[in-house]
Amino acid sequence: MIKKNFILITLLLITNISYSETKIGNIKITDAYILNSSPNANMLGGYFKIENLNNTKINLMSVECNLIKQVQIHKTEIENNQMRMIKINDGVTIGANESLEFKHGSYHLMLMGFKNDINNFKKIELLLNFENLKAIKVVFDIKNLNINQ
Ligand SMILES: [Cu+2]
Repeated sequence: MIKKNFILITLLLITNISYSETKIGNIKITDAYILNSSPNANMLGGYFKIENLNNTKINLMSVECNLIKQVQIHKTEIENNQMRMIKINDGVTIGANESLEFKHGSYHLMLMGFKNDINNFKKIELLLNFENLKAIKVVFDIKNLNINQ
């Protein structure tokens, strides 16, 4: 009985850690979430904060997920008073001991084409590919934005 409780608590702790924070080596990722803006959306934004605790810069090259046809890295920019999203093809650099927030109006992930109904998921795992570094699995929390309710 005591052993059983101990295992349960351990599992809860592990789940909690992977949910809110992922730290692999000197790279820390926090507050990773996908905004489910409408039940029928076929394009959703993904957001997170990445901290580079290395003494050298790192390059996030691409992001992938086996449940999604395509994940692009975008940046929102204002040009001629118009907001537009630019697809980043050559990666995003996070300087040595710097952090970068993927957020509204800035860098973000664009998730396009869902192989399964995203509404059935509370969280999904995305794979972050870096230049010359091992890829990092990050659990993204799916937050529902109930516009029409
Ligand atoms: Cu976008």
